[in-house]
Amino acid sequence: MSNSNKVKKATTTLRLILGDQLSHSITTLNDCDKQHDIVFMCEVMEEATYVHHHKKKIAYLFSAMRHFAKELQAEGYRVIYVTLDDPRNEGSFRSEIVRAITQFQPESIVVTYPGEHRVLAELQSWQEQLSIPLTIIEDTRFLTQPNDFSAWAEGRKQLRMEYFYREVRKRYDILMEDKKPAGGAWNYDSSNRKSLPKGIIPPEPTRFTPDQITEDVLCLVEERFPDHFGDLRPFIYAVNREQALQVLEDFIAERLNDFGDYQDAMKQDSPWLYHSHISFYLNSGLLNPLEVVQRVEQEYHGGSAPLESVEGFIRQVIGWREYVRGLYWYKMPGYAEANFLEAKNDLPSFYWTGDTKMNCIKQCVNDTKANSYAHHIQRLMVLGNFALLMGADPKQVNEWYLLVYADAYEWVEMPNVTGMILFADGGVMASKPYIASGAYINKMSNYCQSCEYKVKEKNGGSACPFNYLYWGFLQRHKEKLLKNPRLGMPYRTLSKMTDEKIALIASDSQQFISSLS
Ligand code: FAD
Ligand code: DLZ
Ligand code: SF4
Repeated sequence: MSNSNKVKKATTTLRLILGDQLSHSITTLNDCDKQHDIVFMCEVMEEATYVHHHKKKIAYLFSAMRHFAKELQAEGYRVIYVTLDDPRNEGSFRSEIVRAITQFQPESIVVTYPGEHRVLAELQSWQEQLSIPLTIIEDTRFLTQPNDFSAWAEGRKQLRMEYFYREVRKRYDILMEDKKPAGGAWNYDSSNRKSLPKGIIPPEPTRFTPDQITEDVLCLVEERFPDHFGDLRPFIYAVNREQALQVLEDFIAERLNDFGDYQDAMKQDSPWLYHSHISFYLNSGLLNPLEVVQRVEQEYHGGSAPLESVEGFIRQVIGWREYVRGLYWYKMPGYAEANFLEAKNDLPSFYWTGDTKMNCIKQCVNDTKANSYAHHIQRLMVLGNFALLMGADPKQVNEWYLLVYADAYEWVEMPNVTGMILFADGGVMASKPYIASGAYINKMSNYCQSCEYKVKEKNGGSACPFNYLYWGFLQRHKEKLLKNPRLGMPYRTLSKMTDEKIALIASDSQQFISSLS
């Protein structure tokens, strides 16, 4: 037989899909030969334990992964899915890939860029060590790519989210009218800072009853991760795209109108308020950010939602979310080491137990424990504010945030912690540290009403610790922060305090911080 008549042997590509890449549009599936290629997914101990993720986070992700694999199978893909309890599972991405290469003899591997530098470094090491080529391709689910951010950032003194956000809005023509921002302003935040009036009862979150796949996963997590943080049940989250879209539609129908007004509000025993609760689904791939913002924008154009709410929400998704990802890849790996304020205190044990007299912290930790979720202001102005004021070590704080929230992957968690709450990057992300005394928490929540500490008292054993810690922080970091133009007012107030008052603040702060360890 002549060479030209030989039938060309079909090649097999192994298409690796990671747990936060559960999108049908994931680039890994581009040009997939459904007959010969293998879509490969694996549940591995290494990913579940490199930090000890919240039980609900593991359950959510494993269930969403299993549902996604089933959907792909139904669409005709050849899916190989390794469960955590498969006796052959050796527990890491690397071991499972090596096993799959031996078993299926693929000619190449394709994977989309991961969300963590740690995993990227691992994949890059395979490129040198594996016997077959591995290609890492762009993650097109975001509206911007890391090199868009570096091009924007290059040569700028300050990397303010607001300007990046405007570029994204223009590029995607979102909330634009005749090349100008809808309504004449880019940002309506000043009208978006209300506390929740008494008597208003926020809508309930969308709840789903676990199906058999989720029940199996819940039993697995109960058995294999009993000592991980958090409550496993009740489990109410969406685990597939159809359900995630339902969460989005419920948000639009029931909460979008009030999102702007109450996005900074907090309420005891009310963790969900008027937020969208879609971060789990956006970050694992069940929802796509562009589809979400276009759907929400429709509500403004249709006259059914106010511009303040729509713009406020869209800014979170195409502004903050894209910006933090760009910043993460721009600054890594050095960003993980940032500690501008040289903070080195241990994170107090009540971040795990909720066992503290400070009611605001107790509420936010308990919400986090129950739901693997807390809304932005709880994360920023209670838990984050306290970690900053007491000088908690950035590594410990990053680890805590990364493991407790079901939406946490390092690309989004780290800039929010290192940059936004801890000012550990020295002001790359935030123009000033986000610090506040008890007065802010009292204004934005009803936590202080049930607290053993007195929010109006400034010093002494029954005073709200946020009050003296706030001034103690400014005093301690005077050398590094005095010249910050946005801290001019508090530093002027501090300069008018008597030496006795400053000494009292310092001793209250020191005593309280020592009592935490
Ligand atoms: P909504 O309030 O309804 O906002 C809509 C969407 O906007 C969110 O789903 C999210 O995708 C996006 N968004 C809002 N704020 C931010 C932000 N600062 N950075 C990135 N995206 C944002 N968000 C995560 O997705 N993962 C994290 O690990 C994470 N860690 C955080 C840590 C700290 C210290 C702080 C202050 C914030 C963190 N955030 C994180 C941002 C924000 O708190 C969550 O996105 C939000 O609470 C998720 O709830 P939601 O979907 O109801 O959000
Ligand atoms: C978070 C997580 C967990 C708990 N388990 C797995 C897993 O078993 N398999 C998997 O593919 N991905 C998991 N993930 C998500 C990964 O940690 C995530 O894909 C990487 O951190 C890259 O962002
Ligand atoms: Fe928190 Fe202080 Fe209010 Fe207590 S008084 S809830 S510690 S802000």
